[in-house]
Amino acid sequence: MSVELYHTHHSTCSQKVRICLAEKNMPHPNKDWVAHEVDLGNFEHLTPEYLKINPNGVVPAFVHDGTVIIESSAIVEYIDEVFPGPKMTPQDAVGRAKMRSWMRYIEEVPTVAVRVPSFANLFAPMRYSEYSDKKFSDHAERLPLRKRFYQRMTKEGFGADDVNYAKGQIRQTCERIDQAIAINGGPWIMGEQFTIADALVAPLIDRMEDMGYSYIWEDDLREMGNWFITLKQRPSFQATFYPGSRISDRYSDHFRLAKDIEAERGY
Ligand SMILES: N[C@@H](CCC(=O)N[C@@H](CS)C(=O)NCC(=O)O)C(=O)O
Repeated sequence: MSVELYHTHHSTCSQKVRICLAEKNMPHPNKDWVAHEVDLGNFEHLTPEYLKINPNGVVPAFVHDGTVIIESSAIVEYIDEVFPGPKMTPQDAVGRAKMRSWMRYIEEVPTVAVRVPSFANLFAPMRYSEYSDKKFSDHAERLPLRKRFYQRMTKEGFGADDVNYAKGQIRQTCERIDQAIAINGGPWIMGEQFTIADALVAPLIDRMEDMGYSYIWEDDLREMGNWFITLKQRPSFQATFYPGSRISDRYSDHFRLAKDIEAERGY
């Protein structure tokens, strides 16, 4: 049996899959699964070789016995179905439908939102500020999925409107987690069972905390705050967030906390 993951240490979408592999007792890269590190900073995700594996030009990509599976949500459902270990999907149809509603919401709202401050505060200034307009627009043209995202962003990154909207989306996500746990008694989003919903949203909240945005939830969302504390103690979470897997650590030379950036930019 061969299990391979094309991933990037600090990529939230890769972390979603690493958490699920760890839940299935496969926590160790290059021991339990073959790790292919894709360097996003060097645009390895856009090479012809990688595009043959994932034509969307994004990480992760999962390869099981030679079969390629892309899209983190599809990958984690596959992992849960195929590998032994604790089930991360409810047994009953209603539970499965509710978990999948969470999965769609996580893809549509917080996954998209987290990209905005990530690019505004770090990736755009670090990677593109020295680019000419032409070089930046040529780069955007190369992207199979994200041309529009990059064109809207510009090489300067996003402005206050987009960042504030994204923060509102994250606040909504945190409120929904808080309410779900208040209703079902926790400790997880679906209740007693740790599910794919927890695994998919965890890296997004972790990224927001890493960037210095935990003020969005920490003053008043007690259930959600406790969920996050409990999550961070889980072995699968600790296996996923090894040194170098957070942007504050990976890019410590360029990284700046949200409060400093917001003070400087006046929002
Ligand atoms: N829907 C895809 C999205 C994957 C994705 O956006 N990956 C990011 C890293 S988290 C990426 O590869 N970005 C490349 C880029 O920004 O150019 C999935 O969930 O697998």
